[in-house]
Amino acid sequence: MDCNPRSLLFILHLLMTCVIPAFPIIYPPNEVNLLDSKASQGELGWISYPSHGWEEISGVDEHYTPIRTFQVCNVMEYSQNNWLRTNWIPRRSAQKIYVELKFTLRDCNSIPLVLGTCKETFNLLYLETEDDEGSHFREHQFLKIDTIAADESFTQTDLGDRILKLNTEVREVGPMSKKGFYLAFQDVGACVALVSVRVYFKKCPYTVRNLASFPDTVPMDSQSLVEVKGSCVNHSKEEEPPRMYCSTEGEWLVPIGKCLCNPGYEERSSTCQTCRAGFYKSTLGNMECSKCPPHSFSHHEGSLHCSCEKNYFRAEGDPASMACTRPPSSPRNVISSINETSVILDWSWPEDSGGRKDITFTVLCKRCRGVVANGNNSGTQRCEPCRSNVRFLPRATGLHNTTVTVADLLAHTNYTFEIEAQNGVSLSAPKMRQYAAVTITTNQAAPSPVTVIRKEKTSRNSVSLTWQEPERPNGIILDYEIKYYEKEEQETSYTILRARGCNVTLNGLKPNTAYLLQIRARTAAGYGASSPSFQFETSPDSFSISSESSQVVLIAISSAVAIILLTVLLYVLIGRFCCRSKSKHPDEKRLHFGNGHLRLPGIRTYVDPHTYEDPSQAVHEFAKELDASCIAIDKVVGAGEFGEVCSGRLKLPSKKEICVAIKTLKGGYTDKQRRDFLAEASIMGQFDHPNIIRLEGVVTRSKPVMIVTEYMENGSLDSFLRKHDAQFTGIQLVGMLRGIASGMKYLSDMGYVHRDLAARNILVNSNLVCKVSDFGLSRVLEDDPEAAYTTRGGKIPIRWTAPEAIAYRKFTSASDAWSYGIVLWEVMSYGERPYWEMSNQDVIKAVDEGYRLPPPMDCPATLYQLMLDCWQKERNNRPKFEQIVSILDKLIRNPGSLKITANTTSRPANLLLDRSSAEVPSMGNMGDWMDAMRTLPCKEAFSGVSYSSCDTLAKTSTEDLKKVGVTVVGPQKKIVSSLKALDSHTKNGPVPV
Ligand code: ACK
Repeated sequence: MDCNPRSLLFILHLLMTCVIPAFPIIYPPNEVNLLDSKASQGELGWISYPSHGWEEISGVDEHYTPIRTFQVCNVMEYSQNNWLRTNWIPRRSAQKIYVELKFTLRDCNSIPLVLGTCKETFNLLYLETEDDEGSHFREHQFLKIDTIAADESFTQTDLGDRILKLNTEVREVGPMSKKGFYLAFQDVGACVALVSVRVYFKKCPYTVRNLASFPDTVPMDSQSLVEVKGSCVNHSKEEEPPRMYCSTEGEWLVPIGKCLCNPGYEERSSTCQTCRAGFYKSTLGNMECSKCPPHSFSHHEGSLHCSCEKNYFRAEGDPASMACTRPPSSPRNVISSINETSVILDWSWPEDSGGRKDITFTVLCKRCRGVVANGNNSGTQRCEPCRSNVRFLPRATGLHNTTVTVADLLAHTNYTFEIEAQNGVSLSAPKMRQYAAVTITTNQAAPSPVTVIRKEKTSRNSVSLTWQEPERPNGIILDYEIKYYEKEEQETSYTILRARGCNVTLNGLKPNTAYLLQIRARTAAGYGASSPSFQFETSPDSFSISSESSQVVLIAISSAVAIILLTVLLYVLIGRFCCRSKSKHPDEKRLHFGNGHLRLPGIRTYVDPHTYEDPSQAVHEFAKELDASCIAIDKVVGAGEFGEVCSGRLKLPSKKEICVAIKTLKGGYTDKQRRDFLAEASIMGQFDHPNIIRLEGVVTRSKPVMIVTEYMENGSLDSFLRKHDAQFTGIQLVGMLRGIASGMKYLSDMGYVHRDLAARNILVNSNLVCKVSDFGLSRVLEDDPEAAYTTRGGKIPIRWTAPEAIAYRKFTSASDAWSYGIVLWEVMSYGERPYWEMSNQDVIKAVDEGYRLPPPMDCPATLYQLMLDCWQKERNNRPKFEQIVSILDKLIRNPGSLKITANTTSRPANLLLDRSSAEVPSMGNMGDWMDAMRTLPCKEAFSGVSYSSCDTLAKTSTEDLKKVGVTVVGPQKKIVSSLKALDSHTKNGPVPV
């Protein structure tokens, strides 16, 4: 092969078509070309020196794109020095330059006859200049970069052909400092074709890492890295400043810090893109947008959170990922249990929690005052928030459990409690809030204790005290009871006073003595608990004598006092001895007091108005004179012994109008009648007890003469019970009986014997409180037994009266206890007449023979036992009223005991009486009992029933009686109850005691 330029061209063409890759070269992104000979379509305009050295030749590449190449092949001649210089190349920011050469170089061996002159290398040189120097070429100024040799000039193919191999060599130049430079190729006698020259520098290319963009960065020439700060992409924020290092090789190293997509944007392809509709992203971060949670939506792109659907809400602390929720439904199944003035409310969890777990309960207390009738039996209640001192246990709001106790309510008051279940969104939806309401009426309750007592003034013999009304009066305070005693005597003897207001002056105290005092308030519900003991001391005796000269006086006074004391002592001892010898009943133990009347130690005593010479003096001592103009009579409610009984109103100046009962003395009365009529007021006026009818006052200075008492809405007990036959619970009946017993205890403590205790003389108010009334027959007990015989009494109520009172007029509290037993029987049989239609004579005889009334139908065994105890023949064996009250209290506390009825059970164990001491005649047979009792008006009809034994007879029902012709309800009841009594007695022992 020859070496002329044409043959070289051929070679070059071959090279182009066979060796150069078929696709355009894509340079690495971190390389920035400063010169690329292949990119030039026209002449490159490089300088060749001498002119017959390097030759610029046009060719085409594999795509037939024209390219420019240079070649030289003066291998035949010696001393070749052919230069090819590029155009001026601006350096730009590069410090280090890379020169990539693609060339072919002929192996000298492949060229015949060139040995000795042929070279296989050429030199690469450069020259830095500040400016383009045009065609000015200074060979000696160039600095050599390297001698370039072909690594493989020719390669043997399998077929034995020799093909030209394209060499690629890359050389680094730098650091450069001038604005530009030239490259030069020095040929010293080689056959070389310079196919392409590319000059480039390296950079770290623009990139986005961790959502921070880093710009194109040209590395330093030295070994050190360039620190580059990144900038957060759109819609993102720096979490930690993003940084990276650009290496000299144009590579990014060590990314530090990062950016996070803003709320409403998520990372997609290294950018922050808006969340799509139906999605949201509420926080900064590179997490994806989330789907809207249940009951929420987002209609727009880029939502930070989803909005709640209608009627659904989000509470303040709710995370955006939480479903929207709603207020819970109302609590269910509210149950209230009332205990006096407190109530326990219980309820069930609401059916719908609203989708939340943070449910709490709030209880709202309203006090509702009555119902305003609006014509058709319905009405509206006027309610107001409860007083702030109502206590909620554990609290009224934020309850986690489904129960609360509400205490310190007012007695006898209507309350409505609204119980609301609340959750975190209840406040957001006031209209959706629901509550369950329960309305209750509190029971009667005694006042709370007086807690604050103050001593105002003390002297030798007296002290003035004031106190504060109890915190919870639970009603109108009628008065206060002040009980005091000498500290040293330890309550063995005490004095009781009553005061209407909150102050009292205690007189007649011993000087220089310590006293203890307790106060308790009283309302219609009775006495409250006593205050804690309050101690006070009277002032010392100021009568102090110090000098020796006064010793004589002191001795004289001491002697005088001693004599007086001795006399008093003797007097008292004699008095006591006399009392003991006269008195048999423990109630009759008294000390002389004041007016010559008697009293138990520490207890006020009843004063018989008949002991007053002038009875009108008694009435004015114990009863308030009312002005008739303050009284308005409404209607007549009954007839009394001396005239009509009316209902009306009493309006005293600066007091509230109250309902009253007015007993009038009919015209044409005698003096004695007037005295007897007013005697009742004189007696009543001395009493002050919730179970004794209260006297408001009398009208004696104008006509008609009137006795005004509190009004008892339900009238007398016997007719009230008959009207409400079988309508009360056992506890209600026992409650009424307890009231009567309590009133009777008070009377017996006062030394008053009623003598006519019967259901007809008990009055009932609207709260079912029973009060003892009718003090017309009563007489004070006389210590002299003779006095009992001579007492005038008019008609004696045989059925209610104890045998000894009938027989020899021994009226005592024990005979009142007998009457109480009859009242007990009346109450338990709902107003049945004791001994039914038996004549008084038959009753006296039967009772004398030991027979007793049988238990009323369904009468609790304990109550029947109490009746029998009251009907003990020996009066000292009868229970005292104090014991009766305590038995009834026990029953009230343990209502289960009322379930055992007298008809089915044996006699209970906790008896007051020792049975062995009772006379217990045997029952005999059925006919005997009926004969003895002679109670059954339908005995004949009854005799038609075949009763072979008490057992079968006892099973007789009212239905059976109807069959034999006893159709009237009263006798039916009597017979059935008598038969049951008989049955119980045959099994447990006989009735008569
Ligand atoms: O059963 P009653 O309605 O109740 O009939 C008698 C009647 O007068 C004759 O005693 C009634 N009564 C007596 N005192 C009062 C009173 N304080 N309040 C209401 N009714 C009374 C009694």
